[in-house]
Amino acid sequence: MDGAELAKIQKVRIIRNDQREGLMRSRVRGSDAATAPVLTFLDSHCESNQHWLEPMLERVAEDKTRVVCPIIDVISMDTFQYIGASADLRGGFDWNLVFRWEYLSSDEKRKRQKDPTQIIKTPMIAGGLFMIDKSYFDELGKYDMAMDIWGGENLEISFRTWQCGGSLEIVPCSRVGHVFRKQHPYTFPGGSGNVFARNTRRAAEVWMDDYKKYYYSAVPLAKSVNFGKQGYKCLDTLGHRVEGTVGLYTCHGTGGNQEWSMTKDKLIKHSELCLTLPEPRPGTSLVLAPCQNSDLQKWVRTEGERLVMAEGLNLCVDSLQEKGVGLVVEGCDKAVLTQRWSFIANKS
Ligand SMILES: [Mn+2]
Repeated sequence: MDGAELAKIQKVRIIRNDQREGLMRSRVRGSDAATAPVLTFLDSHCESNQHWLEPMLERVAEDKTRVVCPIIDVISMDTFQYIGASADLRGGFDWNLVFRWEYLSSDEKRKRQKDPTQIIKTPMIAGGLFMIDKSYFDELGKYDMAMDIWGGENLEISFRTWQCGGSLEIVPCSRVGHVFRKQHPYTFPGGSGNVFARNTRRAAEVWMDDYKKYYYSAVPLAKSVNFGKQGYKCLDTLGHRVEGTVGLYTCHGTGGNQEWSMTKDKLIKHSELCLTLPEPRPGTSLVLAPCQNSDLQKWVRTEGERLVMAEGLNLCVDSLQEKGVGLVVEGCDKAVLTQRWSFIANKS
């Protein structure tokens, strides 16, 4: 396995997802596991040039709100030949919100001729290669975790950065080669067009305010792409009663089997029944039982309120085996995506 080979390299640690998560959730997982103060994201099909790291590190060390990229040189997909790219480009987009390179103005080019080491301010990053201060990445809220596979996330992180007071720049003294491919060597569940449109629509809805109308007029089909909470699943009794397990079902927002409340006594209640842990052991399925205020019915939210932990036990609600045995508890680990929960306030 490639991963096993890579793991032999000093300082390399391989983290493998249990299921396909896509670029955004995978990078966030890597980021959460990282211990260094600065994160560098590189696509797998990159080859860094000499002294590529230092010029970017300097910019971030001076000001942690800078999100910086190298100049992305081209590695030929056919011959692996390394071809230097122009330094007179920056990132941009059309109203269809597809990333594109754009030429610097002649004014900016003149300035760069005097000093070719000058950084290039850019409104957008290509997304595959960049460096960001880890605490700043956390502060910004990382990526949109509900985006799938790939696409649109570079636009989203760019909007996020400069609308939250940061800046984006290309550091011309840093060069990294990247294999630009003609097509994706993998499939997109739901079709690449739909995934891209959904991700992009999420970015537009969050960051563009009134300007999103230009996107919708450039891409009218985007209006019919499902971009919201319907992708999420909610805690559901699945119609089970006392001693029955609980599982997940597409969120419908109309209460019923998905109506739960967390009480001051730390109970998670559905009507008169409580979410109950029959035994304090990992792998145990949760069941519905009459509320008795027992210790195995008490839950606390932890790790930024994302985990739901059995009080006093290092056991958290986990949905990984939901399809087989319903929700279970497992050893708490905030990096495990199937242990992450959000509480959505009831509309009524
Ligand atoms: Mn790439």
